[in-house]
Amino acid sequence: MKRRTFLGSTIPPLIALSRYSRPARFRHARPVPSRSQLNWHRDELALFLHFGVNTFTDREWGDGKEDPAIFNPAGLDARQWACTAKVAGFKTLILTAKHHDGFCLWPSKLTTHSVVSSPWREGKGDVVRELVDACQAEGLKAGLYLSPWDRHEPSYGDSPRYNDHYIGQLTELLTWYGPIREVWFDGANGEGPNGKRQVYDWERIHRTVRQRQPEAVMFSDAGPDIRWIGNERGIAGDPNWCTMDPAAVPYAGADGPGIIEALQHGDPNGTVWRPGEADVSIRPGWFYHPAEDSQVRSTENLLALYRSSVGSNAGLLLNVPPNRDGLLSAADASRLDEFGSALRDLFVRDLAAGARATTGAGGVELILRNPQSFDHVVIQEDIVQGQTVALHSVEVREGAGWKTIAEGTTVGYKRVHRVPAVTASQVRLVIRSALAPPRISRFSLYLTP
Ligand code: FUL
Repeated sequence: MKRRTFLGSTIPPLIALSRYSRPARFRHARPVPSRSQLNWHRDELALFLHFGVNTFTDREWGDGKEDPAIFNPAGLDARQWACTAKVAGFKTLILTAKHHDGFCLWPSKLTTHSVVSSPWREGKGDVVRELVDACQAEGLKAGLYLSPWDRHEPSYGDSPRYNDHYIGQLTELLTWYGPIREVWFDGANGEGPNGKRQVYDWERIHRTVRQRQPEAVMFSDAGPDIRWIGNERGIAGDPNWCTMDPAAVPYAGADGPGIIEALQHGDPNGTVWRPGEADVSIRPGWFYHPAEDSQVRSTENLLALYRSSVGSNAGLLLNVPPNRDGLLSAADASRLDEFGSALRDLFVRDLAAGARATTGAGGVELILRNPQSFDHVVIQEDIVQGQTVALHSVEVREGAGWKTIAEGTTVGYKRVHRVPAVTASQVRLVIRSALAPPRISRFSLYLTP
């Protein structure tokens, strides 16, 4: 046992005991995050912006026959998106540069089905440029979603021809606008004209991103850097491992038995680091619909989303769709603002700061300076070293014994437990099972104001 004063965020590595020892052939073999993945973990929150012709047709999936003349977001102000996101604590903005309808929000040279053919800014506008500039001005990262499924492009379904077209569009996006930090793909793969099936060239897509934007993380069901969490409700699995068996989800859009479970939970024995991202909308739909103005999630609901995503070792990609003026609607913007303040107020003071911490192979024990009341417990592993905790509990001293107030499986980058408010002067984290000596970097206590 080691004793030391604990300042809330520095806990010495737990001492290895034989029960964590792994066979020699596994030692040092556990996957760890890349630098870009590590930064992605630490960012925690990204804003998703579904915007395009659907915003004007009131649809979720356009059919590709939309007249570009309908696209005219006269008041578009990407600075409003970026400022709102920043104040609420979001670090990245990801825009639908092209959704399934094929309408491009940038002046692609490979099609006229784009902003160029719209009345917006007299055909000289470029939403991607405005997004990137706004992110840069606010110190945020820009990300782009380029739907492989394209219901407008005539070459779609003629696989080699469309693949060239798609790589061409991707290359425009990755070379014209400076750093792009997340490239978001989905596996939607509808039929092409005459019922032809398009076979996407994922290997070439991934290679293109790596070459053009080596710092970017790529998201899809099948990663390769960030995996889909398996639902659009913002709920990570329990357990949720950052490691995965890449064969479990071989390509984006793969479906079949076991796939959703693999996405939800990852795999403790997985050979790649591929953490989950939970994409979820602040409204029922992904695109803006006036009829949903009264159905914006409450702050309480957003806090619950934070716990079930970031607080369950996943990233949160919250969709807030710009409206027909090209702005985040007032209700959505003020909800984001409230969410950001609520998070800040909740996590402003670590009640474990200054506690005396004893660490051992079995966990961390805190002796607080004074009895403290708390209702949130935050635990983090030092994931630079990989993810190891498989089962844990949080306990408070009660008389001569200990009372369990929270139990869970994995921790990973972050685990947030909300517990019924409790007052205690001794609190401990018990690691019941781990794959290797765990390195707990944070064990903090908070009280909802
Ligand atoms: C899915 C799409 O089909 C939805 O329209 C939406 O964009 C969602 C985030 O991804 O694959």
